[in-house]
Amino acid sequence: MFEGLKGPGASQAPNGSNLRVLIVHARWNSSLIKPLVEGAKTRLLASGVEESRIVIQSVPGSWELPIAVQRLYAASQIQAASTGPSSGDLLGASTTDLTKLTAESDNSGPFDSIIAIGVLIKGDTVHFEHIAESVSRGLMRIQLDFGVPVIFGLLTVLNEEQAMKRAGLTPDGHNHGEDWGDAAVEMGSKRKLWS
Ligand code: DLZ
Repeated sequence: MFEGLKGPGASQAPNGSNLRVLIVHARWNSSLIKPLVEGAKTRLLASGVEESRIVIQSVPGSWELPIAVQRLYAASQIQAASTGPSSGDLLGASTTDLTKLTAESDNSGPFDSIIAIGVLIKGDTVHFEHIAESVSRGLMRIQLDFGVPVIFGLLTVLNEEQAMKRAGLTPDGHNHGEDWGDAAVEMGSKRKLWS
């Protein structure tokens, strides 16, 4: 059952064919973000998530991840409820927001799982600590408030080399985005079971 010291081991839910997944990523450190997003998306597709049911949105930096995740999830809930006349406004979001934001995607149902991706590289000031702490707490709050898995794709590293390794850009590296994709499928599936 337990394989190796590090990493989640084999996915317990390899079939994502019934899932709808949101990826929100920061644009800061984009050369590192790109492979991480691609790694996550590759694993989603490999697990059977349909491309039309993967929505990818970006924000300027990691600081903006929680608000984007919160608004996009709320909008997807409204979209799902909007088939009847009683659909309302949830926390201020409107169905139009989601239609505009995800025009090319299959809008059926709220997201089953969300991956928030950012790369925070420590600088000379305490700026890094403030962002890392706030974003972590914000993402945790959203997943518990909404009851939707928010996969923690925030790399908090001391330097660019560490980030490159975790983005799979060094010979001894491993793309953590792939693990996040697997975690999104497993948690999205389990959430359905636990509902
Ligand atoms: C300002 C800033 C800095 C210094 N470093 C990073 C970083 O390493 N990674 C990241 O995702 N974003 C960084 N940002 C931008 C902030 O997250 C945010 O976008 C701005 O402060 C605007 O709110």
